[in-house]
Amino acid sequence: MTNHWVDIRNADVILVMGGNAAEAHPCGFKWVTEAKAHRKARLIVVDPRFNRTASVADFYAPIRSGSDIAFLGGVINYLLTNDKIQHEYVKNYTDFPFIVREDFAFNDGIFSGYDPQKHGYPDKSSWNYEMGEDGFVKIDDTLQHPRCVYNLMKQHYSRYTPEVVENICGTPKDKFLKVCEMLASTAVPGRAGTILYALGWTHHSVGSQMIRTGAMVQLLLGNIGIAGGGMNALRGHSNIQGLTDLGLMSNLLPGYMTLPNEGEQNYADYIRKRATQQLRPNQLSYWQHYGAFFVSFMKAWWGDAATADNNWGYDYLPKLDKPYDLMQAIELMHQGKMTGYICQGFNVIASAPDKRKTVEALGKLKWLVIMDPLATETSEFWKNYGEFNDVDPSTIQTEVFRLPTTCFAEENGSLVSSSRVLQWHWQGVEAPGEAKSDLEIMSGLFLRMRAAYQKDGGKFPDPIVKLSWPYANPASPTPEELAKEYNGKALADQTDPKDPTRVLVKKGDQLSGFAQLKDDGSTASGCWIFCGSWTQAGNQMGRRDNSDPTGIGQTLNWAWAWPANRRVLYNRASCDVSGKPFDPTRKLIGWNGSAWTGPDIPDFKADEPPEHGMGPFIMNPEGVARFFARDGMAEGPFPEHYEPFETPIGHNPMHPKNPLATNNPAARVFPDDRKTFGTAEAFPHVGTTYRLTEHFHFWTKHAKLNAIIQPQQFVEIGEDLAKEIGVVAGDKVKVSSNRGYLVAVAVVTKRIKPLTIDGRKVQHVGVPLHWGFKGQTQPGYLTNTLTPPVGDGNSQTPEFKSFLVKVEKA
Ligand SMILES: Nc1nc2c(c(=O)[nH]1)N[C@H]1C(S)=C(S)[C@@H](COP(=O)(O)OP(=O)(O)OC[C@H]3O[C@@H](n4cnc5c(=O)[nH]c(N)nc54)[C@H](O)[C@@H]3O)O[C@H]1N2
Ligand SMILES: Nc1nc2c(c(=O)[nH]1)N[C@H]1C(S)=C(S)[C@@H](COP(=O)(O)OP(=O)(O)OC[C@H]3O[C@@H](n4cnc5c(=O)[nH]c(N)nc54)[C@H](O)[C@@H]3O)O[C@H]1N2
Ligand SMILES: [Mo]
Repeated sequence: MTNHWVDIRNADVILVMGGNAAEAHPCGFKWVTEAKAHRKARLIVVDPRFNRTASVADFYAPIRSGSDIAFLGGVINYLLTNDKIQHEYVKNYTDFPFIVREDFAFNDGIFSGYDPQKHGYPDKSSWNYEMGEDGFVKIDDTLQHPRCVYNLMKQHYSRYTPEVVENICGTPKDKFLKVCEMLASTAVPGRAGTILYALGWTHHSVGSQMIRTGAMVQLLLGNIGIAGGGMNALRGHSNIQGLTDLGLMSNLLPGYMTLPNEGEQNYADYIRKRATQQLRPNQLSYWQHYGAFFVSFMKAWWGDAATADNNWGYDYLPKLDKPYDLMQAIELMHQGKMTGYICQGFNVIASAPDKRKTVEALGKLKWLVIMDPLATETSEFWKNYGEFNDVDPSTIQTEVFRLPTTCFAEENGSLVSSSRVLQWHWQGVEAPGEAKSDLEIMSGLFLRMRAAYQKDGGKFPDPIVKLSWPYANPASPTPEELAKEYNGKALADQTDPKDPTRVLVKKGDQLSGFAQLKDDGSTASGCWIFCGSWTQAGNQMGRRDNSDPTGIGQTLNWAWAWPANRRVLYNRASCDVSGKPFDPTRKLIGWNGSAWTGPDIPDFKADEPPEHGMGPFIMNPEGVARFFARDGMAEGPFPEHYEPFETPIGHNPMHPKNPLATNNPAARVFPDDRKTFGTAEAFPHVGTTYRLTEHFHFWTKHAKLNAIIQPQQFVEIGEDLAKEIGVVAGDKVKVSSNRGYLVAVAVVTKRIKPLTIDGRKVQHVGVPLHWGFKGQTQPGYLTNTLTPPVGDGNSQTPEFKSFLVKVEKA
């Protein structure tokens, strides 16, 4: 979240789109209720289903799954055409006036630099600004230049008229326009709007671009950086925010640093590319400190073995030849190119797309290690469970090891919430039986591996044998020791640059913030954004003072938020150029003549006078927010509508004559998987998968109470479809895709209606994802029997939310 849970109550308009917060985030959803009660906030829900969030909304609009870019592109067009934008904000805080290179182009759905063989854009050089002689980007403050971002964007989205939106999304024009009007009411400085989203946006082959389009709407409205505003990703598992923060993605390092790729053998080049220099005069470009974050991280991992002479151990880091995300891992296993797999807190045959492929892939491994408190479907993927897991164990040689672990209530530790708040928790009970904590198991594996490398050598043992392991009990590091390491400490006395005799941080002391990190090896920090969470004053994550002096939900002494205990990101943008809050009743910070002060920690240099013109988006080298994604995105600088890989209409109405632009031209799809895709002729209905409050994924079905309240697998279909296929509530239906099928009880509902898409009637089928063949509920089919193995081009997240099925009476 750019903002935080409590801050939702400061909103005047709340759009829940691509998520079902009342169902999947029922505790956090109370802040929506508070906003409705105390501010008369209006809640809008845009969803293929009239879901639990919709049932308490002020306005609901239906949408076809997978078509949100068309909808939001239409909103952008509406805001620009009807002049419903926060002028002062976009003029000063976005790239509106920036001039784009002459060779940038967009032709019938494809941007410049495309290579159809590579299924992507290997050359993104034209997606950039035009640079001046002075080394800065050229701008046109009058916004007249035909290639300034404002004009390019206006032209791009002019095609997304209300009629086009209705045709692609199936949202009736009057409902679409009503949503536009409600959102547009927040374009004025005195009103705030927030967007809450989750998997209804991420689980698509164009998921990242859906989110970007939402963010563009928020920027036009001046809703980023203000109280009651923001782009708020309601995250999943209780600590999934911590997972990405700590870099547990195959291409990341802690604190959103990135692993080098195989072309980056040279350390200086690696740093130079990431330590971005300002693109406009007097911008902070905070990533310029990348070297300090990186060297401190390397010191945390390799201690004394990381020296200036060996580039702080740069050679110890793997260099990626490709991303090693989940879909890649399964593909490699499937090709027989992987020997073993450690599955830690992960039920992969239940959660990955195309279960058939996943089971085949696991069956080609030599060994599989399961670390889990429960016996999951994955731990028994090799066992025959009849129709639910129809495998022949005699054909599977994989050796499976099950290591029982503790769970969060059985240990101390911290969880990072969607609000970026790191909150400490304390052990409640002792672990049962032979369970060991994940820390103990991983340490045990590490110590044995290190001993093996110490004994046998091997090609390159240094990264393992030189790893720093400074824990009191090496076989069982404590969560406290790790938390302190993530925060970081001084490895030498840190002195005042103006007065070298003055010691600011003594050698061995905990650091108090990431501004103290150095690139000379004199500081260590395992995760720079967590620096400040466990200082010399103690564990900041354990703080429990919920006082809120100004009454706007800024409880700075409750736990600790990254970065720097700041609660609202980009909060400089809540003030005008002179430093006055746009809305004094919802002040976060303001310039008092000599400093930025207020109920939040300034996301800015605290003493930077407004007249210097430093922009609020300090992580971007241009200092402003980007409508034009000049680098980074896989499929282009402006989001464009592409159809889901399994499209119910077979073509892209935006580009009917260009088959290259039917689906995302830069999506993650392995060549062999294309043959698993089905067509609308054979599978005419749109399937979408989702959660129920009563279960958490695939493991609460092991708990009797949850199994009692939600005992049996079902799917939801609308009354119209039920009539078409001759089914009444309670009948069993068979739902098939080109990859497999499931049989479940039909819930026939008024909450799902057919939509008219490009002249055709399209029916949605809702498939809750919780069932399987282990646990206390009645056995069921894994939902991912149905889903296609295709992912977003940026995040590689699979397209779980839009695929083709056929529903028939069983
Ligand atoms: N009780 C419970 N709570 C949970 C979980 C759980 O298993 N059980 N899981 C947690 C996890 S890990 C996560 S990631 C979150 C997920 O939280 P959510 O994303 O809110 O959960 P979902 O139920 O998967 O789907 C959300 C909604 O997206 C809609 N949708 C589908 N396709 C589209 C589309 O193309 N456009 C739009 N606008 N909407 C679409 C669906 O109809 C559904 O209402 O929930 C977390 N909370
Ligand atoms: N079709 C479809 N597929 C989906 C989704 C969807 O919406 N539709 N959603 C996707 C999403 S967002 C997610 S997050 C995934 C979820 O997929 P998974 O993460 O695979 O699902 P969980 O059942 O939450 O599995 C977590 C496992 O961790 C174990 N566990 C709990 N605590 C601990 C612990 O402290 N240590 C260890 N080692 N194990 C522990 C639990 O017992 C459980 O077996 O599913 C994805 N798959
Ligand atoms: Mo999730």
